[in-house]
Amino acid sequence: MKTSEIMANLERKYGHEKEYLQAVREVLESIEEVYNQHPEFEKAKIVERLVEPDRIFTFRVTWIDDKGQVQTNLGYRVQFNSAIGPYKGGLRFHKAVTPSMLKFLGFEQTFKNALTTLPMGGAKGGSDFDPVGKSDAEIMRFCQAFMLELWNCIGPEQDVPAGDVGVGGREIGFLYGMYTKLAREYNVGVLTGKGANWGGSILRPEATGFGALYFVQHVLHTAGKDIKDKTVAISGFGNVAWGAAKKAKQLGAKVIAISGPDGVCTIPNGITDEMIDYMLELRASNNNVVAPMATKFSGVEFTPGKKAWSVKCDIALPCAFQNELNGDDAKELIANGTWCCCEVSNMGCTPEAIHEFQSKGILFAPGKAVNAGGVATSGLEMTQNAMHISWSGEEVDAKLHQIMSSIHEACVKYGKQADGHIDYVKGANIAGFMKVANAMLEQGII
Ligand code: 2IT
Repeated sequence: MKTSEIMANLERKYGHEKEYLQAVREVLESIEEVYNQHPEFEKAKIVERLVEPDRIFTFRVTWIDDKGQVQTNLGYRVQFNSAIGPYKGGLRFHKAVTPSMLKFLGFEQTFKNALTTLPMGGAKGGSDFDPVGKSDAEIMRFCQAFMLELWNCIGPEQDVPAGDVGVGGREIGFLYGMYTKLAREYNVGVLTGKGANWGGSILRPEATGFGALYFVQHVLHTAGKDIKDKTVAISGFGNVAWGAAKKAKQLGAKVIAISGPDGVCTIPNGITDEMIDYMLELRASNNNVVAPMATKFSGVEFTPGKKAWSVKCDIALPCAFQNELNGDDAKELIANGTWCCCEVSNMGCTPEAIHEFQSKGILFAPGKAVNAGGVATSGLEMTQNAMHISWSGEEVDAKLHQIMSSIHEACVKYGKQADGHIDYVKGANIAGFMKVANAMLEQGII
């Protein structure tokens, strides 16, 4: 396998799908050497098969807004790979959603899910529906219309969607309500991220952020460092950023910046519990702005148009969107003394930023390892649903700890370089790939 040849072929076919090509290139560059040590992979054309999703559903979603106007959006589900388990992955509602975005996310999800140690294949879905400025009633009507088409493509042993950007507990509730009505059965195993009193995991809202910080702790310990008293800059104020801020504070770090599309809030004395709780209100307001944090709390200063990466910090945690931290941001961070960056968002850093970090010896770990605690906890939710039991928060947290530790171990196993340093990008990609590729090999040419 030659990355350049496969990429040239994909670029011919999908030249406009930049994010998808970016995600594939990173994985192929990581695995090329290992792949070529396994002639059986080449013979079964594993890579050529793995880069194409199994199937993509595209559907029209028509709904009526609060003014009585008819609105039409597009809905998608990309079922990427089911070699190691049923399709599993989130739904993203965001105005910029395209098939390319969902293909990159489904591709990443396949490797991430393989890393979790749990049996889940990869998928992603969503819509170009823009939740910004929408009322709860509009969100409900959109979710219902979306499920009207999706319900036939999903099931506990088939495909299990969850939340992602723009889809949280509220949306999962509306989606499930419509699902159960259409399917005429109470089948909670069909979605994860449900409410804790109707089949959801009590720790799912926190899980992505908590898992990310457990991973950061492993990265730091392995490098002989400690998170206590370190300053942390976070982008975003959704579920993921919220969980990350909460756990960072619990572990003794100081969260000194939170950003949104409108700018950055700096908090020189560190985020408080009240501010962390307020992040949930910001998310639920559907306004997609972080500025109100500075109006509500003293000790918070808002700077419009700036990213979290302009703030001097030890550790940078992108928690919002893909490619939200670029090469120039990386340079600015490094110039300000940042020595660790862990992606919590999927593909949060551009290839230029990753290159910048790695070439300057900055500790860097990719989203598919760092944020895998979210989907891992979804996997635990699926297990609870299948067994008709529910675990306590402590039980789930202990399992999450164990899983993040296993993921870190896998990254070290496959990413340790001759000079002893750990390339987490390589480690995560090779570990995820080996599991999926071997399963595909054993299941024949399909
Ligand atoms: O990117 C992700 O891993 C998610 N959005 C969560 C997926 C899941 O199925 O919980």
